[in-house]
Order: sequence, then C-alpha cells, then structure tokens
Amino acid sequence: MRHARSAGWLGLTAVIVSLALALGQGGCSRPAGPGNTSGGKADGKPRIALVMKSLANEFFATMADGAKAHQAGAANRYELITNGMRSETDVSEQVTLIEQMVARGVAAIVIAPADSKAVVPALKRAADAGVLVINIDNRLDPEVLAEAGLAAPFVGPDNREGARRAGEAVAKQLDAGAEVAIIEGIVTAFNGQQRALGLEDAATAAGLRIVARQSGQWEMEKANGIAAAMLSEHPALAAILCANDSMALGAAAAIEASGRRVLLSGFDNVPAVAPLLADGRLSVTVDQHGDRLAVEGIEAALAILAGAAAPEDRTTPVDLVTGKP
Ligand code: ALL
Repeated sequence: MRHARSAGWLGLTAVIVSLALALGQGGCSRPAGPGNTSGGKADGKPRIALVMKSLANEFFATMADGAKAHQAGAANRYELITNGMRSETDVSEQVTLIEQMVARGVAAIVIAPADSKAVVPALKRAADAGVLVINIDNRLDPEVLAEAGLAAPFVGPDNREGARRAGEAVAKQLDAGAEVAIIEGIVTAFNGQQRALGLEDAATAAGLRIVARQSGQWEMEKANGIAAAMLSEHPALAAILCANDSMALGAAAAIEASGRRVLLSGFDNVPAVAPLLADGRLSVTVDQHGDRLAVEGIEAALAILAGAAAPEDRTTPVDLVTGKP
C-alpha cells in the first residue's frame, strides 16, 4: 500500500477548476457553418474534419494539437477542420457537428464518437453524401453499423487490454480479498464498456473484491462525488480504478479530502496527471497516445481518398505509465 502523501499539495480541486476553465477557453474548434461545397477539395487538397468529444478533456486538446501539428507539416496535402463538444454527454451536439461538416463539403470525417450507436445515422447520411468516415478512439457498434449499411474503418487501441494492464499494476500492490471500486466511463461507449471489462478482468485474476462500481460519465466532477460516496460507504476500500484520467483527477481530490490511503488508476496519461504520478497519488495510467490517434486516422483517410489503401481496421498502441510506488 502507498505511504502518506507528500505535504504541500496545492489544492487539487483548484487545479482541476482552473484546468477545466483553461481548456474550455482553449478553442480547439473552428467555427463551423454551412459553407461552400467543393467535393471536399480546397485548392485541390482534400478537406478533412476531425470531430472529437469534450474539449474540456485534455485528452482531446492533445489530440487536436497532434492533428494540427501534422497538418502544419503537410499543408500541401490537406486542409484540416477540428471540432469538439462542450461536454462529454451531449451527443446531439456531435450529431450537429457531423451535419455541419457535411455542409462544409469535407471529403472525410475522422470521428471519435461520443456514443457508439447514437451517431451512426448521422454518419450514414454523411457517407451517403459522399463523405469518407473513419472511426477513431471509440469503436462504433458493429451491429448498428451493419444495420445502417455503413462501413467505417476503426483506428484505435485495445481498450480492454489497456485497462486490464492498469488494473493489474494496482492489484500487484494489494493482497487478495482487498476491496476495490470501479468508476466507469459512459456506458453506451464501447471503449467505456471495454475498459470496465478490462479492470474487472484484472480484479478477478488477483482475487480482489469489487465492492462498488458506477459510471462517472468520463467527467471529473461526477467522479469526484462518486468517489467521495464510495469512500464513505466502504471504510476498507483499498483502490479506485478509473476508466479515464479526468475521473481519476476527480477521485484523487476525494481521496485527498478523506485523508485515507487509497490506490488509484486512470487511463489517457493527460499532462495534468504527471504530478500525481510523480508523488504516488496516482499509481498508474495508460498512454493511448492521443496526439497520434487522430493523425493515424487522418493518414488512413488520405490514403483511402488517394486510392492508395483499402479501408481496414488498425490497432494503435497503449503503454502503461506507472507512478511512484
Ligand atoms: C474516450 C477516450 C478517453 C477520454 C474519453 C472521454 O473516447 O479514449 O479516454 O477520456 O473518451 O471522452
């Protein structure tokens, strides 16, 4: 088990709030609106839309930065439009973004879907309008895709395996029978489901007891409240396993407020968790290389548009990042 936390921790809650504000103002998105339709080509270059989820989540700010840097180094190859949502849960906002991108005449939409089923009809309409759809990060539901008659190659990680490895790293520090809790992502997102399964796999393999589980909907504040309730209901709780870093940051603040020693895991390796890894407040996270993820999707889109590649799924790497024991 971890030892007492180092003193002098600047109130995590304050850091979280200012981080959320800073990211909210970051403006990764370009205003979208109906525009010219030019067969997805601007000056002969394909126009590609990157449609992300919550821009308040550093994971997507990193992803947008990676895509912009890639485009800046390949400005003669394509034009990039980046977009995202204001919250993790407003799926209708993402549907609107898809429609706006079609109206702007993009050649391809590279999308991290907020929900694995709900955005499929909008993407099918995009495909029917001649837009290539590339699915990154969170896999669209294969059955719903098949029903809709939409083919969208998936470029992204093995979320179950990544989460299993994070859970295993925490489990190594615990005895069999120890009590753990899981804070899940959005339950209708395939990667949320896969991460929950991976964390469960690790807990089961190590003989840990999962005494609580709840969705924090990927969000810091929700996870903060959930973790606080879990800690007060389970005095022997030894670890909280979170499906992303935003929720781990929220849980970290709750653990700090409880004054207890409770292990914690996350997923994403966002910059904000670096100090928590350094002093052991976070045991482990999973780097899924958000900055490269969109780039891989964009490269796949460019190759398919150029007729140089067939649409195929591609598994991207995940790496464990462990904190101070
Ligand atoms: C997923 C990503 C991240 C992220 C989450 C929140 O799709 O893979 O782990 O934290 O979305 O939207």
